[in-house]
Amino acid sequence: MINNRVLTVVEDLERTLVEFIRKHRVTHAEYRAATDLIIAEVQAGEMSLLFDVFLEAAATDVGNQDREGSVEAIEGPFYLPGAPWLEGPRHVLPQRPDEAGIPLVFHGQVTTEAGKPLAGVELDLWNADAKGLYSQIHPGIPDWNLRGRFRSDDEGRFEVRTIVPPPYEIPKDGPTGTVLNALGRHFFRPAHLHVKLRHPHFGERTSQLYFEGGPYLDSDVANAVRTELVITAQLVEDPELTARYGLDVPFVDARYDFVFAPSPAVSDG
Ligand code: MBD
Ligand code: FE
Repeated sequence: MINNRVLTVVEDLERTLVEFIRKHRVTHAEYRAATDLIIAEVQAGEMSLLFDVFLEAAATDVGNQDREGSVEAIEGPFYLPGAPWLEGPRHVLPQRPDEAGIPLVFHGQVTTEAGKPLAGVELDLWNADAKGLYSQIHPGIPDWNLRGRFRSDDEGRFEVRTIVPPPYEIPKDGPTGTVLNALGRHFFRPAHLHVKLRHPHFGERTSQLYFEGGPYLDSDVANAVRTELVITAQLVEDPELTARYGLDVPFVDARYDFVFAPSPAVSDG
C-alpha cells in the first residue's frame, strides 16, 4: 500500500538529490565513494554517527516546534535500550570501583505543564566516562557502565549519581572523522548527559543536558546545544553534604526540572 507521507518526502528527497548530483556534476567515482562511506560507517560500529552529527538536531527542532514542555535534544548514536534498573532512592549509575572523574549528582523534578508532579516517570540515563568513551560502544568498558534506569518518586523528584563527563570527541579515525577532517572542522561536542523520559500516557522524550561555562557550547560539531538545556553545576565540598551521598570527595551538583507535556496527538486527559 502506498504511504502518502513516504511518497511526499521520499520523492522530494529523490528530486533534491538528483538535482544536487547534476548541479555539482558529481561523478560516478564520487557517488560510489559516498555509498562506500555509509557502508564503512556501519561496519566501523559508528552506527548513525555521521547522520546524527550533520542532521539529527534539525529533526529534533521540528518536533520541538509542535510540542510544549521541555525541549528535546538529539539522541546521538550511542543509546542502548534495556539498561539496568537502579536501586533508590539515591540512584547510582553502574560504575567501576575506581571510576575516574568527579562525582556528579544530577537531580530535579518532573512535572506537567500545569506544575503537577509526575510520579513514576522512567528516566533512562547514559553518559561517557572520564575518557569520553561509552560502554558497549568503545572497547574495554564493563557492560552498562554509566547507563541505568529508575523512576521519579511520588513528588516527581529524581536523583542519580554519575561522574562529570568530559567534552566528547568524535572518533578521528572513522568514516565520520574522515568527513570532518576534509571539512576542516573540529571533532568536539560539549560535555553532556543523555536522558530519556518515559511515561505511559505522555510517551517518550529524549533530552540532553550541557554544563554552563564548558567548552564547545558555541561550537558543538553536532550543532545540537539549545540554551534551555544548559544547566548550572556547582562544586560541593562540604564534608557533611558529601557524606550524605556516601562520598569522601567533593562532587558536582546539577539540577534540571523536566516539564513533560503530552505529544500533540495525545490529550492531557
Ligand atoms: C555522542 O555522544 C553524541 O551524543 C552524538 C550526538 C554524537 C556522537 C557522540
Ligand atoms: Fe553523547
